[in-house]
Amino acid sequence: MASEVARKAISYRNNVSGQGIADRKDKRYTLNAEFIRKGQKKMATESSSSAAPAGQSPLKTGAQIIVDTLVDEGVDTLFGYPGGVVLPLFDKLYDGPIRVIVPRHEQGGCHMADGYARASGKVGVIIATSGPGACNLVTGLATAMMDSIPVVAITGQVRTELIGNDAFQEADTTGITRPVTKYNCIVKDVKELRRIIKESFYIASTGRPGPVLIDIPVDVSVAKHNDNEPAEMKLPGYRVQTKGHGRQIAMAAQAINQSERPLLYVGGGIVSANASEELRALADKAHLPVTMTLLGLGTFDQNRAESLDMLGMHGTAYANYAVQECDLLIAVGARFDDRVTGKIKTFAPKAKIIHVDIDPASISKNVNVDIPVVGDAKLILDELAGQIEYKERKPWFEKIAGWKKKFPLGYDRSSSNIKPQYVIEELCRQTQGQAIITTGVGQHQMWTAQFYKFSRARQLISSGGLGTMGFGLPAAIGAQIARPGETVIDIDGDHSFNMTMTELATAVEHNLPIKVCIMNNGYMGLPRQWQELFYNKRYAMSSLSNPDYATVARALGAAGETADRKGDVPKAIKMMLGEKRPYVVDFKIEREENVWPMVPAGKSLDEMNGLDILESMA
Ligand SMILES: Cc1ncc(C[n+]2csc(CCOP(=O)(O)OP(=O)(O)O)c2C)c(N)n1
Ligand SMILES: [Mg+2]
Repeated sequence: MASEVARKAISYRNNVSGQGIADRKDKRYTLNAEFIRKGQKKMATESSSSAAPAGQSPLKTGAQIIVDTLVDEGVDTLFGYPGGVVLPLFDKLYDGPIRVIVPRHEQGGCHMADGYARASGKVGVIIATSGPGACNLVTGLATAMMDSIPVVAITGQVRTELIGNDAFQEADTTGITRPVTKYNCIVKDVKELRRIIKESFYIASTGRPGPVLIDIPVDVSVAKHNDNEPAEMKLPGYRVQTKGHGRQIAMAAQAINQSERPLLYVGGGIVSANASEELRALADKAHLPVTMTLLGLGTFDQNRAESLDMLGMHGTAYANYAVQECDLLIAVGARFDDRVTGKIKTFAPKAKIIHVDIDPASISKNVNVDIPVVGDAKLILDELAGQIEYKERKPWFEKIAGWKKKFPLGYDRSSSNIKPQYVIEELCRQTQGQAIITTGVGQHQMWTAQFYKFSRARQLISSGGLGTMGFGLPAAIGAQIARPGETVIDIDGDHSFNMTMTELATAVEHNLPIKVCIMNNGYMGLPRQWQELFYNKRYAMSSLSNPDYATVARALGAAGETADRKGDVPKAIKMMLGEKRPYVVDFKIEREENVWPMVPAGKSLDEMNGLDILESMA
C-alpha cells in the first residue's frame, strides 16, 4: 500500500494534464481520501527536500508562485477560507506579505471581495477550498457577475489524477461556475500558473469587468517550477475596444445638439470606467438632466437640480416620466434591465436611443438602439463633450421641475412610529451624505436608494442584478477594509441580515468600525408588499421570528442597541457614529410601510402605483 501511494504521488506530477484519470473512476472516495492524505504527506517531504540544479535560480512551489503573482498584481489584502487542498497556499500566505481576512462562510468572503472591489476599484480576491468551499462561492460569483464587478476567485481542487473520480471534496468547480463567471479555467501545469493568474486579473478588470475563477489542483500547488521567466499573456480571442467609433460619436453629438428633451440614463458602467468627472462635464456642457440606475447612484451628484435620481420600478416619478417623455435617451454604462425599463414595448416611446457601452453584447439586447457607441465611457464621454453645444431647453427643465414638485419622494413625517425613510434621512444628515452605504435586498434597499443622497461614485454598494439578500454585511466588511478611514454603514433588512450575520464575528476579529442599521419590520418586506398589493394581503411565509439583534451583536463581540421609539433615532445614530467597534442598531420600524412609487412588474414606467400617496405628502 505504501509503495502504491508513493508511486501515485510521484506519477501525478508527471501526469498533470489529467491523462489516465478515466481508468480510475471506479475508486471510492474513502480510498481517494487516503491517497490525498498520504500523498500530501509525501509531497510535503519531497517539496522540502528538492533543490535547484546548480547554476539555476531556486525552484518555487506552485503555492509560492501564486502568492508572488498576486503580489505582482498589487494584491495586499485578500479573503480566504482554508481547507485540505488549499493548505499549501495558506501555508505560503502565512509568511506574508498579503493580509488574509478569513470570513465565517465562503459566501461571505466572496461578498467581501466584491465589496472591496466596489469600494476600491481594485480586483477583489477570494480563496476557497475544493468541493463545499467552491460551491459556497456560487452566489457571490453570480452577484459579482450580474453587477460586472472584478473578482478573482482561486479554488483548490483535488489532485489532478483524482479528478472525475468522486474524490473526497471533489466538485466540478469550473462546470458549476461557468455561467456565473466571465471566465474560468483549471490549471493543470505549474508552468502555466503565473500566466493564467495574470490573465485572470486582466480579464476580470478590463472591458466589462466580472468575476474570474481559477481552479488549482493541489498537486499543481506543490509542484515545483523555476519561475524566473516573465509570463506573457496569451489571449488571442479576448479583445477590448476602448476607443469609440468616430462617426458614431459624431452622430451621437449631433443628436444631442438637436434634442429638445434629452435625458442621460447612466449605470454602473460609469463607476467601472471611473467616468463620473466626464459625465458631469458632459451634462454641464450640454445642459442635460441625469437619471441613474441603482448601481449608478452617486455618479452624478444627487444634490444637484439636474439629478432626477433613480429610475425604474421604485425610481422617482419624475425620472420615470422623463424617460417616457424624452426625445433622446442617452444611455451610458447601463443595460436596460427589466427593473429599469418596465414594459419594453412602451419604454421611452418618443425617444431616439444612444447607447454607450463597453460590452458589444449589451447593445440592442433588450431595447433597440439607434446610435450605439462601443467603447470606454470615460473616453467616449470626453470626446462627446468636445462636440456638444450648450442649450437652454427651458420648457423641458420646467416640465421636469413640475413633476418634481408634484411627486417628490415622501412619507408620513407626522407618524409617531419609526419610519424607515426617516432613519435613512437622519443617517444622511448626520453623515453629511458622505458615508459609504451597503445594503441587503428588499424594501430597505429601495428606501436607501431613495432617501440617502449620494454624491460620488462607489458610495452605494448594493446587489442590483442578482438582488442577493445577505450581501450588505460582508460587503460592508470588504468596503471598510478597502477604505479604512471612512464611515461604512450597512443599511440592512432583518431577513437579509439573518442570512450572513455570522460575519459580524469577522468584523469584530479585525476591529472594523462598520455600522449596521437593521430596518427591522419583522417581514420579508418586499414580498409582503407584493402580497399586500397582488395576493389579497395573504402574507404567505413572509414573516419569521427574529432574534434580538442587539443581543446577537453583543454575543458576537460587537456593540448592539435597539431603537424602538422615534425620539430615540437621532441619539442612537449619533452614538453609533461615535463608536469604533462594529456596531449594530436594531431599528423597530413601521411594520407595513410600503415603497412608493412602484411600477408593477410588466407595466409601463408611467403606470406607477402610489402617486396619489406621494402627491398628498408633497
Ligand atoms: C438570497 C435571496 N433569497 C430570496 C430573495 C427574494 N427576496 C427579495 S426581498 C426579500 C425579503 C427581504 O427581507 P428583508 O431583508 O427583511 O428586507 P425588507 O424588504 O423587509 O426591507 C426576499 C425574500 C432574494 N432577493 N435573495
Ligand atoms: Mg424586513
